[in-house]
Amino acid sequence: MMRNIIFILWLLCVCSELGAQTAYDYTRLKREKPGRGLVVIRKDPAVNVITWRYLSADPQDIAFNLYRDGKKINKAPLAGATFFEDKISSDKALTYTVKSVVKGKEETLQSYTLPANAPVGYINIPLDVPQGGVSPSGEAYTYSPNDASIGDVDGDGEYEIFLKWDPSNAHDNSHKGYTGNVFIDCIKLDGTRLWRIDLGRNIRAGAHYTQFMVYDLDNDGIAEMVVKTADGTVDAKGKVIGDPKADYRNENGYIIEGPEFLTVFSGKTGEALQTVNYIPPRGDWQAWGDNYGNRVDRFLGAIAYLDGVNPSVVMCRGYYTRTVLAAFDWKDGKLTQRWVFDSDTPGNESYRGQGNHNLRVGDVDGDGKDEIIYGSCAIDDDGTGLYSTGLGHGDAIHMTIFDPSRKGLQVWDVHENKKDGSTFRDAATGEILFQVKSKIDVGRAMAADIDPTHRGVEMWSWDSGGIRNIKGEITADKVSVQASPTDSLAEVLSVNMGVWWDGDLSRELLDKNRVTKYDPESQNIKLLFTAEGTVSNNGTKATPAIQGDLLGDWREEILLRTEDNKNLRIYVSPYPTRYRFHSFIEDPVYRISMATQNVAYNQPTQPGFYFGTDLEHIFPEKEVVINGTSVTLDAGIPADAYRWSVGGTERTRTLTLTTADIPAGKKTRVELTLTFRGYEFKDHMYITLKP
Ligand SMILES: [Ca+2]
Ligand SMILES: [Ca+2]
Ligand SMILES: [Ca+2]
Ligand SMILES: [Ca+2]
Repeated sequence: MMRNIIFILWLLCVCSELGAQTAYDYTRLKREKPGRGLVVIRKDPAVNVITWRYLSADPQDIAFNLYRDGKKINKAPLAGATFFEDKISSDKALTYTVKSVVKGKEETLQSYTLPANAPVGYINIPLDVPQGGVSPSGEAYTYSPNDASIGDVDGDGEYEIFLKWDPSNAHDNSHKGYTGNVFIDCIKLDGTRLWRIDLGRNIRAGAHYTQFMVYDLDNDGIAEMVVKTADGTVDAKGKVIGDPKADYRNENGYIIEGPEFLTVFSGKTGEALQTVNYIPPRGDWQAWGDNYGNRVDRFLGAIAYLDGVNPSVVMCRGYYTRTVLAAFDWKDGKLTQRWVFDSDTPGNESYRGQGNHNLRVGDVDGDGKDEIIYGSCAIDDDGTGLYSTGLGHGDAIHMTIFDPSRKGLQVWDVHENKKDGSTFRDAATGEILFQVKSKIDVGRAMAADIDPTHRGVEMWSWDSGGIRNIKGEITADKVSVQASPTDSLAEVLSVNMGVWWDGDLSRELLDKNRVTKYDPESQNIKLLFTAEGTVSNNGTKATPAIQGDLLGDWREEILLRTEDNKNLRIYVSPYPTRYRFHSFIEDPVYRISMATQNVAYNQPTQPGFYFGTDLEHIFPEKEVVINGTSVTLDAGIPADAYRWSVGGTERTRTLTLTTADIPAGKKTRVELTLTFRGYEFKDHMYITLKP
C-alpha cells in the first residue's frame, strides 16, 4: 500500500517545479504611493457611480462611508466593493467624500467634485491642440492625440497623463516622407496642461521612434520621463537641447546622421534634467539591415527593477538584426549606466534578430529582480542573456501567470517567420509548452481568461486555430476569431486589447472603441458598449491612448480621444462588482505593463499574478478518495494567505493531511479560505483516506 500519495488538485504536478515564482521583496521594492483614486461618473441621468481604491496597506476589515455635499449617502459602512451607486437626478456640481472606517473610527480620505452637467460614462479632458504646419515638401499636417502614459508629477497620489501628439504625416519606418514634430504634454485629469515638450525636427514621428518611459525613477514621489531626443528638442522651459539650427532630415524625411541623445525630463516641470548620448550610436546605419533608414531606427523602452529595489530605465535599439539594450539608473539628479547588452558581443549571437515591436518585464526566474522579455529571448537582471528560443521577431506578446498550477510566469508570443506561428512558453527557461505552427506572419495575439470552463488564461492569435487553453487544446469549435486587421466586426473575437470591465473575474475585450464579451456557452461575442464619439489610435492597430487601472476600483479604465481630436475621455466601468481587490497598479509587473504600453505596437496590461475565474473554484474536484494514510493538497493559486479548516495551523499553499488529522475511512470536509489581493475566496471539498 502507498504510504504517502501526493495528490495535486491541479494538473501537471511535475511541471509545477520547473518555473520560478516571482519573488519581489515588497519591504524593499520602491513603488509609488497611490492615493484613493476617487472618481464619480454619471451612469445615467438618475444614478452616479462612485469608485475608489482599496490598497494593500489597508487592514482587511476596513470599510468606507461616502458623503455627498457633506451628507452621508450609505447606510452601514461599505465593507464590500469600493463601488457605490448614488441614486440622484441632478445636473448640479456635487462634491463626494470618501472616509475610511476602521474599528469604528472614521478618517477623511479624499473628495471629488462631479462637475455640473457631467457627461454620462466618462471624464472629459479638454486638450490644447498643437498648431499644425507645412512640411519641407509642402504638405500640410495637423495634430491628433496619440499614445499616453501615466505618472504622479505633484506627489498627491493621483496620476497625471503624459500624452504624445502625432502629426497627421507620421510614418511607419518603412515609409518615406517628412513628418511634423512630435510633442509630449503632461495634463492633469481636469485638463490643466502642466507643460509641453517639443522633440524637434530631428526626431521623426511614427510608432517606432519615440518610446517615452514615465516612472518615479529616484523614488522621490515625482515621476520622471525618459525619452530619446536630438539637436533641437525644446524642453518645457524653452531650453533647447544641442544645436537649435541643426536639420538632419534627408530628402526622404529620414534622419540617419547627427547626434542622438537620451534625456531625463522632470515630470513636475518638463525641464530637461540631464542629456546623454544615446546608447548605442547608430554607427554604420546600413549594418542594421537595410539601406534607407528603417531598421536602424527601431527603438523599444522599458522600466525594470534590476536590483530588486529601485526602478531602472532600459532603452533599446534593434530587433531585426543587432539588438542592444542599455540600462540606466536615475539617482541624486544623475543618470548612471548600469549595463549594456549587445547581441554583437561574442557569445550573444543567438540573441540577434529575436525582438518584437514590444516587450514585457517581470521577475521570471524568482530572484526578486526583473528580467526583460525581448520577444523570443530574455535578458537577465544583470544584463546577460537568460535564454533565446531562436524563433525570431513578432508583433505581439503577453506575459502573466496563465497556468496557476505551474510556478511562475508564462509567455504567449507570435512569430513573423511564416513557420513558427504562435508559441506558449515558460518565461524563465524559454521551454516551449505548446506551439501552433503557421505558414503566415502571425501579426497579432491575445491572452485573457474568458472561459470559466477551462483552467487558466486562454490565448488566441490570428492563426491559432481558435481559442487555446493552457494545455494547447482548442476550447471552442464554432467561435469566429479575427484573422486580419480588416476583419474587425464586433461579432468576431478580437485579437487586440483586453479590459477588466463588467465586474466579474473574466476579462472583457477592447478593440477600437468597443468593449465586447465572449460567451463560452454560445460561443458568441456580445457588445457591451461603444464609446460613441471617440476613435482609437494607430490605424489598423486600433489601440486606445492607454487602458489600465487609472482610477477607482480594480477594474480598468479606457482613455480614448474624441473624433475631433480636441479631448481625451476616461471611460470608467458603470457595472457594480462583488469583488474588492487591492489596486492592480501596486503589482510591479502590472504597473510596468502600463508604463511600457506606449512602446511601438501597444499591448494590453497583464498582471504578474494569475487573475481569472478559477479564483472562485479552488477545488475542481469536490470529493476525493485516497488509498493511503496521507494526502498533500495544493491550493493551486498563488495568494497572500491560506487558511485550512483542518491540519492544525497550516497557513501554506500546500497542506499535508494524515490519518492523525482526519479519521481513517471517514469522509471529511476540508475548507480553504484563500486571501487574494485582500479578498477572501472560500471553497471546500471532501477527502476520504483509506489506509
Ligand atoms: Ca498627481
Ligand atoms: Ca522622481
Ligand atoms: Ca529575476
Ligand atoms: Ca480602476
